[in-house]
Amino acid sequence: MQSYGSTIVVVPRRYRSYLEEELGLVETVYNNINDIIIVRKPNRKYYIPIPYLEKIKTMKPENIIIMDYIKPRHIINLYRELHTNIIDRVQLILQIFANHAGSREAQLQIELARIQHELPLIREMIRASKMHELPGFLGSGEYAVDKYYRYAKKRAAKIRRELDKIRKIRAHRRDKRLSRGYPHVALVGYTSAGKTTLFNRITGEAKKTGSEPFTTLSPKISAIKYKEIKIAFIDTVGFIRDLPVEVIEAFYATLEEAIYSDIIINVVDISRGVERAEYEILESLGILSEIGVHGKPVITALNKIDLIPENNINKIIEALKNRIELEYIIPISAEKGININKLMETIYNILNPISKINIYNKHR
Ligand SMILES: Nc1nc2c(ncn2[C@@H]2O[C@H](COP(=O)(O)OP(=O)(O)OP(=O)(O)O)[C@@H](O)[C@H]2O)c(=O)[nH]1
Ligand SMILES: [Mg+2]
Repeated sequence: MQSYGSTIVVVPRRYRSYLEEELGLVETVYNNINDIIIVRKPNRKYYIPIPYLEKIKTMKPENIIIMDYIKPRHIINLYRELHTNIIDRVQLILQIFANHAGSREAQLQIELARIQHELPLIREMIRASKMHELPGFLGSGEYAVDKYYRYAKKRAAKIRRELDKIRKIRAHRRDKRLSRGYPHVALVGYTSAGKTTLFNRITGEAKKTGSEPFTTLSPKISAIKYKEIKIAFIDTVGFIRDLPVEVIEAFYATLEEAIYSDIIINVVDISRGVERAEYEILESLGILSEIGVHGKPVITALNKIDLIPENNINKIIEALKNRIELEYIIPISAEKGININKLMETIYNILNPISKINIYNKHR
């Protein structure tokens, strides 16, 4: 965990019921939250309503995190009043991504998303400094900002080219895998649902897991043999509520692997209640259909049942079944290894006819 000094978090009212989740995102980067402000009606000029703004001035925080989409002019106006770091929800999410990015691809995607998010702000800065509204904003004169703007655009184009190359290589590897004929199972779901824990449990890998959001930032693949079938498992990047558009593009690319898989396992943390699980299941299915996954078998793995009293598990599953229609539901504990065999058998039974076609047609 990192600390960047005193921090005030500003949350729009619509996130009030998810306050804990939103603060969880903030706390992965800023662990020194001094105050939380809930905004009912954003101010047109500053986003933050004037009475709060006056209060913040006396507190002199080092960071103000605004968990909403804010306009470049809000950032500029706030900076002029407060002279402190103003970070919006997108920037925060990109910071979390950056802190976790291991692969070259993930790093490039984040840099690209950052540039795309910054460009409108830089344009607004250029406009404001040309109107002499912003002498020496962030210590840079008009010329420096102009120069940075041109650099950023060039850099973005270069990153796009490099990402294209990386994706082609991955697509090539994927084609090879597919032509060898073994089936693929993709693990998808919300961040911290336990996808990597399940992936490790099934494949014997030791990939990093953790309670903070976005522990996994690029797809991981590992194949095992189950009975006579070789099966490749793919661990993917987790979803979060209201994933910003700037991040979606980068994020969807890593989900490409799911499009080409034979089965999807939607991993859901069931320990936080039926309502939340339902929301996350539906959101995940929505994202999958947006990226073009249609008509594939989806296994819903209700994870972390070790955290639920045993006599409650069936009740919870029934409640969930009454709310949504799901093809395969399997309660599991990835961490404690509960019901993993059942999950594997289900995968096997779905794959068996598919793998037979692949194996017998391609190799005999
Ligand atoms: N009690 C309990 N905890 C679990 C279980 N599975 C995972 N966890 C914990 O949940 C947290 C998140 O697990 P991960 O496997 O990293 O989750 P993920 O879905 O890969 O998360 P991202 O990579 O961030 O999308 C970790 O602290 C795990 O130890 C489980 O079955 N029971
Ligand atoms: Mg993970």
